[in-house]
Amino acid sequence: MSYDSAKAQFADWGIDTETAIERLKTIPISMHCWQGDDVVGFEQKTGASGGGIQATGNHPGRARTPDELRADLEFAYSMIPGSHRLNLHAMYLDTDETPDRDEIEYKHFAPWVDWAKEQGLGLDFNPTFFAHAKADDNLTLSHPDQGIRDFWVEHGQRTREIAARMGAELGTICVNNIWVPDGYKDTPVDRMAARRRLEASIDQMIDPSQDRAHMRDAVESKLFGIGVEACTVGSHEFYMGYSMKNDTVLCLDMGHFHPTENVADKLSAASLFVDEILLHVSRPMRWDSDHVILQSDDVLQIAQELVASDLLDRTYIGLDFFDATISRTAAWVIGTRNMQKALLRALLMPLDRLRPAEDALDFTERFVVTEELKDLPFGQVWDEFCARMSCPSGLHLINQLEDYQGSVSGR
Ligand code: RNT
Ligand code: ZN
Repeated sequence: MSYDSAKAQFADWGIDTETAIERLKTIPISMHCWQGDDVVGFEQKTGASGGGIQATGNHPGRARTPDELRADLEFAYSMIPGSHRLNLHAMYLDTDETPDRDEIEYKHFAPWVDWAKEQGLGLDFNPTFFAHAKADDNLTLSHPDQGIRDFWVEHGQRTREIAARMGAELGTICVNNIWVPDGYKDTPVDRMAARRRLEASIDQMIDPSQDRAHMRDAVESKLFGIGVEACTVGSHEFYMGYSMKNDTVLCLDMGHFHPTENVADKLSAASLFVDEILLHVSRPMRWDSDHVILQSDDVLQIAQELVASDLLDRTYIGLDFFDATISRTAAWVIGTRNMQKALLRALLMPLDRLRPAEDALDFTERFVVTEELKDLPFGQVWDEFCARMSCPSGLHLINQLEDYQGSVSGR
């Protein structure tokens, strides 16, 4: 079947595939650097990532240097239609110097910015509050020791300055996302004290108030992590309140809630009270396992909410998964394309028909239409989008993914 007949079929349902394709072209996805090297980073040290984050697997080809990571990224972006962003963590500095976390400066990341300019990519940034001796207790910004808190506040302040400069250099807003591993393995007696310390530290870290021209502060909650099963200091309620009170972006990671909670449902509710949301689109399997995202119902529902609730212009779409049992570049490419496919499907919904049905309480119509819709030739529209953006799909994509993996497997 050709694109033209697919287009006609969608048109029968009152859906304009051209409008959907044009809209999809404008939606950037922030691809996370850490899928490329199993969350190891480029600080000249050895050790596990810590903080309850777990990449498993030993597939050949892990990027060991910034140059290898950039080469992998260039390949991945060439397989992903559209222009996108890179989400960098502070532990991915590119320098011969060995600054501690409280000593990092813009110059340590300047090669990334030069490269991003050359590639036409935007950058997002993250302070790294894990994989460090001063985070070994799984307490950082909420640590009872003032000296440790000060160290991490300094780190966070520096990342904000670096993020603001990145945003200014690239002419796009750089989101600086704060996630700390802080929590307790067993039931604490003074949750309140820990939360007061976390609040005070973040207040200090994001003061003076943010430079909204070039960067945003985001805060990311979590339910639990390995080693902090009893209490996570930065819980959802904590950061939902924090972001509302302090006008920061709220980050929702799909792996950071009870497994049966629907993160898509949170978007409209949270958006009434915070201006902007950052998503970490992920696939928790039984726990926050960070599997590569699929075209699964929960991802489709997120995309539908972004479209139907008109949230695309105030949501930053980031990805957060890492799988070291498969080709890391293939994971990036398929995961990112899956997010785009979900968005395309959402953009191809006949909302003009579904909304009135729902308002008229005609749930049968809503049910029948949404199910029948699944049989429309979506794949043809996706292929057309890829072709227009000079990206392969189907078997051509698979061949290129395999060839590239073959070329790096000797690392
Ligand atoms: C951890 C959080 C966080 C990290 C990255 C590496 O549970 O999801 O976003 O995955 O910062
Ligand atoms: Zn996350």
